[in-house]
Amino acid sequence: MTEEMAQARRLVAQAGRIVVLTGAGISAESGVPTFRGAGGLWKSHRPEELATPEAFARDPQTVWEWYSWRRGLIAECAPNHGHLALARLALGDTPTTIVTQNVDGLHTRAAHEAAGDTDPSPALPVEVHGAIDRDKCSLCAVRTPGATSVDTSSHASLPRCATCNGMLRPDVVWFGEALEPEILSRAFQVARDADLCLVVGTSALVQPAASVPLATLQSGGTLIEVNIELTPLSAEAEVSLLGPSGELLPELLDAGPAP
Ligand code: BJW
Ligand code: ZN
Repeated sequence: MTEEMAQARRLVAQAGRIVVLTGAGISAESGVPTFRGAGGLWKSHRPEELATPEAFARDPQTVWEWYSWRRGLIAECAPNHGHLALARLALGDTPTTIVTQNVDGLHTRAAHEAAGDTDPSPALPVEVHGAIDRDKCSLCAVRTPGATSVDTSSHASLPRCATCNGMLRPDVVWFGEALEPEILSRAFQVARDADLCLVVGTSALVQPAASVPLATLQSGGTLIEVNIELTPLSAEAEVSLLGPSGELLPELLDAGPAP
């Protein structure tokens, strides 16, 4: 075990309350592409062409094609050892909240898998950017349970709201849109209440989510970062564990005495 890992394990063992902020990197080993970096989704698609309300208003068919493709891809993926280690942590004795920027639902699936016949709710994530497998109306914001199957062959066949006939869209947060206020304030509250923040697989570039760990720091807590590369948050972290989260999180979090 490296000295960094030993130090990180001691910090976890001593923590009274933990918040975890995850990003796309935690799902990379499940086969979900990240946004930025090698193989990232933005390499082939410009975000302003796909992940903004303006893009949807201009060309809903292209936006729906991208989301249908991603829904299909995510449906084939399963939680990895990183998601499962976090779910076990949150179901354990130290009060822990998982805050995720991911829309892929893999933390939720890991919570159910790790809980088995017990209550999964302590391991259910606070999803600050929404969920890809739900739709909402772009006009009246009514949510539809489950994802509509979308025929992207023509503009005319795109799904519409049963209440107001507005265009349905994926229930995710695009650039320039406000995050759900109650969800955002819950994320910052649990970060302020925590004495340890574990930041996993995020480039920490997208606001306001990237500031969640700063709330823990400002209330006197400590950061541990897990990422394959350094990020703007690395300088603030007590320990940076460099490597894939699917390997490092079980080593960090799974039972065994802290060294
Ligand atoms: C591994 C790994 C492995 C790989 N193991 N690690 C303040 C300053 C500047 C700008 C702003 C600001 N406040 C707001 C803004 C504007 C904007 C913003 O932040 N822009 C920046 C890019 C400059 N923010 C917004 O627009 C937000 N809205 C807002 O603030 O509204 C204000 C408002 C108020 C009132 C009225 C109206 C408006 C909304 C942001 C929404 C972000 N949406 C997306 C798309 C979601 C839907 C979808 O999925 O399609 O969310 S963008 C995308 O980025 C997605 C992600 O959740 C988010 C973060 O990305 P993440 O998770 O960090 O992924 P990557 O790919 O960037 O990084 C992966 C990391 O993993 C890397 O570090 C790898 O090294 C690592 N990794 N493999 C461990 N195996
Ligand atoms: Zn509607």
